[in-house]
Amino acid sequence: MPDQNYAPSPEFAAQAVGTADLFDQAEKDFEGFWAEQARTHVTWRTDFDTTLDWSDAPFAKWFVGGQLNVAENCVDRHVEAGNGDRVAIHFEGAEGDTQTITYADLQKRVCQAANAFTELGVRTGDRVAIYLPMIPEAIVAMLACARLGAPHSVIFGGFSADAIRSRVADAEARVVVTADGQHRKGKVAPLKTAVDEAVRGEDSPVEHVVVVRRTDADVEWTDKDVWWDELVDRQSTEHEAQAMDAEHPLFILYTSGTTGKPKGILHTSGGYLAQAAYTNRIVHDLHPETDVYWCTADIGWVTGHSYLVYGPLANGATQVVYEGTPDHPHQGRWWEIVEKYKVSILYTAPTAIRACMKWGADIPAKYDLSSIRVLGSVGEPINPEAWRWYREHIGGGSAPIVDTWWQTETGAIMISPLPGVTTLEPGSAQRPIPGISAEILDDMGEPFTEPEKVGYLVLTKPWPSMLRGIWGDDARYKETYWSRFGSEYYFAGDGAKYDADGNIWLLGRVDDVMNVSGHRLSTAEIESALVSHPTVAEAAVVGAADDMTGQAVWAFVILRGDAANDDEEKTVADLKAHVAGEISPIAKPKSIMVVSELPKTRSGKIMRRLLKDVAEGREIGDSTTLTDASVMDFIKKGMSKG
Ligand code: 6R9
Repeated sequence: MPDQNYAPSPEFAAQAVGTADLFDQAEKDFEGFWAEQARTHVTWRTDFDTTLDWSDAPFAKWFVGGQLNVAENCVDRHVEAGNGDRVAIHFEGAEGDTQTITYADLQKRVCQAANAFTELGVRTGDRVAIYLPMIPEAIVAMLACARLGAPHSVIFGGFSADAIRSRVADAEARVVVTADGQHRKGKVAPLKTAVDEAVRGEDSPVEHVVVVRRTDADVEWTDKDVWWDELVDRQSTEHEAQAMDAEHPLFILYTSGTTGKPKGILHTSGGYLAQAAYTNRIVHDLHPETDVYWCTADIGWVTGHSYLVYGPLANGATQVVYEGTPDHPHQGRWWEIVEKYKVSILYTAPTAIRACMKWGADIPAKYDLSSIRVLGSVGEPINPEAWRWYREHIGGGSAPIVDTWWQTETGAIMISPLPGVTTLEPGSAQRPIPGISAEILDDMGEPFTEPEKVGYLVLTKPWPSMLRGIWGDDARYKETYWSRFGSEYYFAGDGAKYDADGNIWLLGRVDDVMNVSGHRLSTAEIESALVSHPTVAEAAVVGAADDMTGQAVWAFVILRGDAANDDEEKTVADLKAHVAGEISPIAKPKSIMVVSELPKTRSGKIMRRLLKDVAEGREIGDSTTLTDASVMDFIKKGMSKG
């Protein structure tokens, strides 16, 4: 059944939040449509007077004149509306510990944290870095920052000291929030040690490190450190929130670029919150009074920001937050959680679905998953095989799957089916949602609609949750996103095509950014980590198609003369560990080949395309622009040998 598609059931369509007429409304009156979404999903202290100011394009201003407090929207207003007793978070700890946090509880905890940060000297506009596991304090810290108008920069808990240092320096963060360790598959892994290393020295902008007690591991203590509980628990549970301008910065989130230096993607308050809440309602079909929602993303990634913190909390949803991994203590852990909390909306990544497929359908079959009514996918294309498995074995053969395309830069979902409207086509993210306009361009920058032709995905109109820039680098913002096809088009960096029905299929990154298990990694960053090892002379990295992780990191290295005679196996193992330490375990190459030369063009650019052919086991493509075509023969011989 390769071409089977799936129309929504009449019962589902009848209750769905997102309806077909939204497309017409947005088409007829673009600004009026977004103004209405912003007034429906956000409570404004002061209403806005201008929906969109695009006069300084590509620097957008949305909902100009409007004032709001994002944390108040995510917490206080639900309490004021009489929903203080509603569960905001069912927390499921990695070690089986649990917490039930209502909106009233959350309000108190956020107020205490806001008072605590104020005591440390954090003022509106100051940056706070958050380097925490998936525990309630992470969400509380983010909301406390939002409450104060102090932009947060969440750094994924798997990143190294170097990654923390460069991000903290770029954002000039005054405070870092971390924990004494993190639970990882039954063991305690260090966390604070990386922060200690990152904030050491006179030149660090960090004045205070707030440490959550999570594991009781022994940690070294410095005079910047203060325990979270000693600081926060004694604070008042009341805090008066100030209103911020719609365009007040809400957070910076770093993501890989084509050069080694990560980009600090800047998001602001009103437009971001409006689109995060709106999309969470219509795409996930969220009914906050009755649904139990679960997004499995880590808060270190944008999905955790928009669909674990801001979207669902702005909507007053009840959600599950899980600290652990899907396979600990057993491979049915996720399904046990779905059964326990009667999860009705599950939002996860294709890589996780493929792992569950590998473990076998008999595992989810042991649990009652009948509460599930909507499934979501994000982070990379979901192959039709995984799509069908997901619907069949997790969705009871009937749950709609929303394959949602978006980016750190877009802030919220852009291309996706609407579950009560769209006839689903497995493997395709399908159409821009109401209010969003996309096109596919050819090499010359001309839009086309013919099926199966491959081009570049662009967005043709500004949108409320769009990035407002790259922190401290306006030129790079313009150059990266608004120059490839002229200033009229936002260039997403993804290849795409239409099918005969006009559905959009995303085909992966066209630049040198890889997507491993839904995490973006830049080839340049990994190459520079490899080259930073004393044995490596030169390195080339490619993302090769991989059944489990979407793409996998393949590295080709030339060793330095004096290292070339060393034990190759040991060198390769050392290099893998080195990359894991320098960047993150996610960036660790799956394969490292020691080669004597790399394929290069006359202008000296490494032809990664050819290495990708090798890694993916294909015939080598056109190598006529190589300085020395025999190089590829040597590399191929090396492959068959290994
Ligand atoms: C939300 C997120 C963005 C890149 C994006 C694209 C890929 C995300 C996808 C998808 C195909 C989907 N991507 N969702 N590709 N289908 N449904 O993942 O943000 O980490 O910034 O990555 O991920 O290549 O450009 P981010």
